[in-house]
Amino acid sequence: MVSPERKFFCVTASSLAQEVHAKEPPQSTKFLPKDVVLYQYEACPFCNKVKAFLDYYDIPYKVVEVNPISKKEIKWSDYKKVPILKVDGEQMVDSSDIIDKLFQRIHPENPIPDDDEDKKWRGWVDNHLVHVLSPNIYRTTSEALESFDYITTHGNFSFTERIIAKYAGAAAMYFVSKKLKKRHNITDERAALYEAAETWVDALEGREFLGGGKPALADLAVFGVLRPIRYLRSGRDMVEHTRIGEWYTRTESTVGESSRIKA
Ligand SMILES: N[C@@H](CCC(=O)N[C@@H](CS)C(=O)NCC(=O)O)C(=O)O
Repeated sequence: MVSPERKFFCVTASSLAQEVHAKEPPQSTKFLPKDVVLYQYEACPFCNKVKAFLDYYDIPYKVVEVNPISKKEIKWSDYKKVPILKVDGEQMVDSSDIIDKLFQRIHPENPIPDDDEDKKWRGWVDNHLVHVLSPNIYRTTSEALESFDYITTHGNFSFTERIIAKYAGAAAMYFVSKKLKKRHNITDERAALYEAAETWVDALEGREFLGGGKPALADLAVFGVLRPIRYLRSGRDMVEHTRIGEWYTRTESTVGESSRIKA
């Protein structure tokens, strides 16, 4: 949640961090797109994963917030999910594929190896971590309401949709999240979230980032998907009850301020 507290934190922490953790050089000379547009939902973990990458690499981008009910902003596309990234008119879909493509354009000399540690943990984010999030943010009726308050205030909803979505959405997702729990074999959702956070810290093996002194793509992926829940009850609990906080803060400050172009 973008609370004033967080905004304040981001500004101070990111300016401090620049001295400690250098970011990638702003933009590669080989990849200088003129027009990058991200079609997204503000609270979507996959969209936040792409944003963490764009922010870290200082690639300026515009955001089109998609209305999740009508989806009229992406009617032009055959792909019916978000994120969709348009790079100088070229459509890219699926967060991990988008990141692979952009990475390859930034580092054409460095193909992404097939079986390395980074790839393994990026897979863990897509196949495990994201599935732990929904049962947590809709765990109780009050958490479901808190989440929908965040989603509806930051998303693209009409006035009526906002009111209806907040209450109907929260109620529906409370029940859907119980089904998701079963589907992904989760019995205690908070325990699963804490375990995932601890698993990630163990994977770091004492390094600042999985990438060593600078974030690997997996660091950006874990950070990106956790960002929308960080200031919700579940994210606050996770930071309080696990060792992930230090890494999260370090990554948040290293990713730095958003390179989003405000319309
Ligand atoms: N594998 C895709 C998953 C994308 C995805 O499931 N996006 C959700 C939003 S979080 C979506 O658009 N769902 C369809 C809908 O809202 O109707 C990715 O990594 O980008």
